Amino acid sequence: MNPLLEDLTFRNLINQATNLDELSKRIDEGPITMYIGFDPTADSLHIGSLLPILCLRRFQQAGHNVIALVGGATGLIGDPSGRQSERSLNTFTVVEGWSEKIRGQLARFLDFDGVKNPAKLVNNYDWTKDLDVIGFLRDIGKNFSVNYMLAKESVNSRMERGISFTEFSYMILQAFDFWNLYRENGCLLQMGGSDQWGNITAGIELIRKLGGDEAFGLTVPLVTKADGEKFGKTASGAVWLDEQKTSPYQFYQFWLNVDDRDVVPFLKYFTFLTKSEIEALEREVQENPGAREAQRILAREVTTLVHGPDAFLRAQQISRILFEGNVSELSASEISDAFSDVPSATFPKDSKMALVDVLVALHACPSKRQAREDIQNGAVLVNGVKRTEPGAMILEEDKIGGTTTVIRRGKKNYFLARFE
Ligand code: 383
Repeated sequence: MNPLLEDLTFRNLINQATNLDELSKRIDEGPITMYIGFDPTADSLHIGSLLPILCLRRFQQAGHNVIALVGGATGLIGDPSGRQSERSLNTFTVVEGWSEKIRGQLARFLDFDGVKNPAKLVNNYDWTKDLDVIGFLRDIGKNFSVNYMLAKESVNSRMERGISFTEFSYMILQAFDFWNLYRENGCLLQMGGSDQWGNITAGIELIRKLGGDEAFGLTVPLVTKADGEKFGKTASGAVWLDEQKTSPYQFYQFWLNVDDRDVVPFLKYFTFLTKSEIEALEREVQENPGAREAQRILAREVTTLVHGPDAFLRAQQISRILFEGNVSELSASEISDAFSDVPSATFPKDSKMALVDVLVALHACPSKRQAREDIQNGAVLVNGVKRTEPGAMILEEDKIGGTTTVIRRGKKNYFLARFE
């Protein structure tokens, strides 16, 4: 098999494929053009899209021509694939705004400057907006039998609950994209997640019916976790690629906390480490389970890919500072970020508070008496420093950035006092 497909196979990235042997031959013959589409259904992509995005990059690095498609048109319709109920429509303005954001995010992963195979970013709104209903139904619609469309999982699974004609038609639009990119750019291959199989094969069908050559489809698997929970969701919600929605620190921590059973599959999926580097880490996980060396490398690689080397270094540094307890080395916003999940309470900006009262207000201690006892026992730390005087006050210099004090009770119970 061709080295690129062999690498994808090693990484378990091939879920379903139409004609892998023939595709392998085409790839051997020279650069091909392939594409993956992303719909603007939110103002950011999340890590669910990372696997396909990195596939674009893998193909580009192997010398192929890649096209990232933003679904400015399809985002106005709503893909029924993998969804149990009808989506609500978003306005043109909203979808347009989201398209721009997603375009910017996709661009970070691709190389547009190379002379050999610069990446392309396209928006399907450009070739869909001028379609007229009569032309569309006659020229495109005539190539799809309703029977064929009903048999697709995305439609079939909605027969009970219902599906609008709008969402029912979605696959035709995606198929039309593939045909367009085939015709205009010689695009031979569409990839996507396993939920996209039906839409991808609809496109291959359309290209064939309209007299084109054989086109190909390849899907990557749905990412699963050993504990059976959904991949990419944390207690505080989805893991986004936008640093305003999920900070680089939280992103880094997400990968650092991956289960030992998942870390090797994820190194294969989400990094560009070589087979031998990954196999070495696999031995490391077996010999030193719990040491988390593989997780550290995974977190380093993915955070650097998504947020860049500086953001990775800072995320790593914040983690180290927190581990060592030297919170005063962080800025107020880094503290809010790192402690976004801990209990907090807000006090008036210039208030002079006794530590016991702060402990009670934070519900760190059930009573003042208990708070005093905990302080005397050395169980209370203010910004990482023990306070043992029962009458201790929160001083101006304890307010990091003038606003934030980190309180710890016992080994790892953290609280934030904010002065605003
Ligand atoms: C639109 C027009 C095309 C080709 C594809 C599309 C988008 C596609 C879709 N994809 C998902 C999305 O955008 O809805 N119909 O949220 C997700 N993708 C990728 C991958 C995935 C899929 O963006 O499995 C996860 O990320 O394919 O759910 O001409």
